[in-house]
Amino acid sequence: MQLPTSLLLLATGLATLASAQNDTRVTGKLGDARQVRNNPVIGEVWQAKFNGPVVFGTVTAVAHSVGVNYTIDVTGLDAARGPYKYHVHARAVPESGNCTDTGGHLDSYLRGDTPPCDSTAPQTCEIGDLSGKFGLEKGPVINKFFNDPYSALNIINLGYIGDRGIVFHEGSSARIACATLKKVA
Ligand SMILES: *[C@@H]1O[C@H](CO)[C@@H](O)[C@H](O)[C@H]1NC(C)=O
Ligand SMILES: *[C@@H]1O[C@H](CO)[C@@H](O)[C@H](O)[C@H]1NC(C)=O
Ligand SMILES: CC(=O)N[C@H]1CO[C@H](CO)[C@@H](O)[C@@H]1O
Ligand SMILES: [Cu+2]
Repeated sequence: MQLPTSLLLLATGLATLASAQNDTRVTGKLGDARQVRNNPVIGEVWQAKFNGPVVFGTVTAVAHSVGVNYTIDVTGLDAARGPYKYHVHARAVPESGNCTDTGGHLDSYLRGDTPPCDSTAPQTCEIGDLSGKFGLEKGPVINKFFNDPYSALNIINLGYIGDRGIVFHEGSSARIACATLKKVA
């Protein structure tokens, strides 16, 4: 179909305007994140268990046909200290339990964490920046379900989340709790 030139010009103008407004979209050095469609076992369950002293509950990750279904079910987040962020970090939580040692966000496409994630273009966000993509939480409880098409439970994928740390941050960005995603079923 042939579009009238005036429409094309209008579309180009709008696209320029839109891209100027969406300057938080940052394509990683390895490109935008690709959707994951090769998880080996659909329904495979991984879980991070939070046993206090501050945060109690679980973050569950289930391999779906596209990406991963996450369920966050935790308590203990003092609403006065939010809003809370939650991420998949690059490394597992060590024996010491020190959340600093989980490293930065899982950022397989090498985007970096500034500027912040534009949730309207989640493929341009760091894979691990789940709260950037799915929203900050006020606490004291988080009960939240979402599908992240860019998270993987296939170890050959860039977005692989297995055996990595899930970290909650309070409003100040301090890491208040962390636990490692482990395969449970
Ligand atoms: C993932 O979540 C969707 C709903 O968004 C659901 O239909 C699907 O069954 C879930 N996948 C698995 C493997 O549980
Ligand atoms: C946690 O690890 C970081 C860096 O590895 C270190 O600077 C910090 O002192 C550790 N914190 C505790 C409580 O051990
Ligand atoms: C073209 C496009 O996707 N524009 C988006 C820019 O960002 C704003 C706000 O984040 C969205 O509402 C637009 O849809
Ligand atoms: Cu984090």
